[in-house]
Amino acid sequence: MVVEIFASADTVRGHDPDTEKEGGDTKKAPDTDLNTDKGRCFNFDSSVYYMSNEEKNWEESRQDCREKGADLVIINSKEEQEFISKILSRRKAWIGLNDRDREGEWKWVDGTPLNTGFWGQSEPNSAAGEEDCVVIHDHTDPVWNWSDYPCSRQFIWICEKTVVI
Ligand SMILES: [Ca+2]
Ligand SMILES: [Ca+2]
Repeated sequence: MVVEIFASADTVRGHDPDTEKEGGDTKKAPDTDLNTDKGRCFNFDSSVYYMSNEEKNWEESRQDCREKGADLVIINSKEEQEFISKILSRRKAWIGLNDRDREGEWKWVDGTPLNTGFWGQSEPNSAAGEEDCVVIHDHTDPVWNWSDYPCSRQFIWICEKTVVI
C-alpha cells in the first residue's frame, strides 16, 4: 500500500517523532521507485503515482486508490499523458475518467468535465456496447491512446496523489 510506502520513505529520510504526532505527512515528498510486489510508485511534477500489478475492474481499482488516500489518475496535460504512457510497458491501465452518469459526457473522478482527451483512433466507440470507463495504453501511440472499455473489465490501474510542497 502507498501508505506503507510513504511510511518507508519517511524512515529513509530519518524519523521525526514530532511530525509524526501531528499526523501531517502531506508535506513529505516520497522517493521515486519505491517498489512493492503489488505495484510501483513514480514521481512526476508534483504528483506521486502508483501503478498496480494486479488487475481489477474500474470501481475496485478506484476503491484501491481511495484506500491509499489517492484516486485514479487525472491527466491534466500532454506531458502527464506522455509520462504515464511511458511507464505502462505495453499494458492497459484504468484512468479516472468515465461517462457512467450520462453517455458521452466524460468526467474525471474529481467531478471536472474532460477538456482535452487523448483518445486513440476511432475512440471512444462503445465497441462492446456499453463502454463507460477509460484505459490508457501505449501500444498504439505514445500520446493518442485512450480507449473506452466496459467498466467491468479487469486491468491494472494508476492512482495519483498530488504532493503538497
Ligand atoms: Ca494529474
Ligand atoms: Ca472503445
